[in-house]
Amino acid sequence: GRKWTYTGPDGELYWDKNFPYCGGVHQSPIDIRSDVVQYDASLQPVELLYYDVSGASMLSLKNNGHSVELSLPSSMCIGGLPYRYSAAQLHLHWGSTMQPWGSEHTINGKRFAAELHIVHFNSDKYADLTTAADKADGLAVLGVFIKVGQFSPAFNRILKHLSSVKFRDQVIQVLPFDIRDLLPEKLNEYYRYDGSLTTPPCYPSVLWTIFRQPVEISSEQLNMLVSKLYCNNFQETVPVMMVDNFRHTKDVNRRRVSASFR
Ligand code: BO1
Ligand code: ZN
Repeated sequence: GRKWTYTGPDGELYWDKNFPYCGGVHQSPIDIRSDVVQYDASLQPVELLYYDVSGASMLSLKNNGHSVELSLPSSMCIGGLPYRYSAAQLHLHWGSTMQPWGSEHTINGKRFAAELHIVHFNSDKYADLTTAADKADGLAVLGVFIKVGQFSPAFNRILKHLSSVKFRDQVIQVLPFDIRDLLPEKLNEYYRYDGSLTTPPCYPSVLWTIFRQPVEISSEQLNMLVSKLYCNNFQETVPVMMVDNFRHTKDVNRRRVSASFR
């Protein structure tokens, strides 16, 4: 793949030059406007199946140059959607300050400090994430807003390892844990819409579920995210901090944005 960044000549304004889908009309993220969303009584609570992977083998935590990504076993899946979707990885988007600045989706223009994405592929139809990624019904991502508050022991299972994956392509093995502990309590209150990968190649293949309730991490934990990682590899001389790795919101256009709650 060609190189892309969040700022500068390869930044998001120019992604569509090399990745034409990034210029599409059903892109993500979006600003979710509570006065425009439509209540849909048919939306079921999201079922988290086999999300407790604490008995499974070690998980790979990788700096991929754009985010920090935790690999997930495909036994882990979600129900309550039109297909069964198996997990592939989770990762985060964040800002450069301790302010509410770093989430990709916004609610009525309000941005949160960070956002968790748990990426799943349609395992009823496709064998893996790569095969599913460019198919219209290929992916389902769960999005969770993160704000500053209480210390989170669950997020610390990831954050405590950031110093070991400071540079691009570094990978370490981490102990598996119960991924449900990263999610909010209310799994029955969410927004749903059709969108895309928020990074190149921006395939319009994602059924998005954005939980209404944010989760909390402490300011010390957010500071770890904002200060410990680099986008480049350790041999490059000018270090580029991994901050503000979020895409700005895209127009909703003719899409319906539904809510599972009134
Ligand atoms: S996100 O959740 O919309 N931010 C998102 C963005 C990109 C990907 C997954 C979720 N996945 C990418 C992989 C690439 C792969 C590409 C197409 O999908 O990170 O490694 O090449 O398959
Ligand atoms: Zn993401």
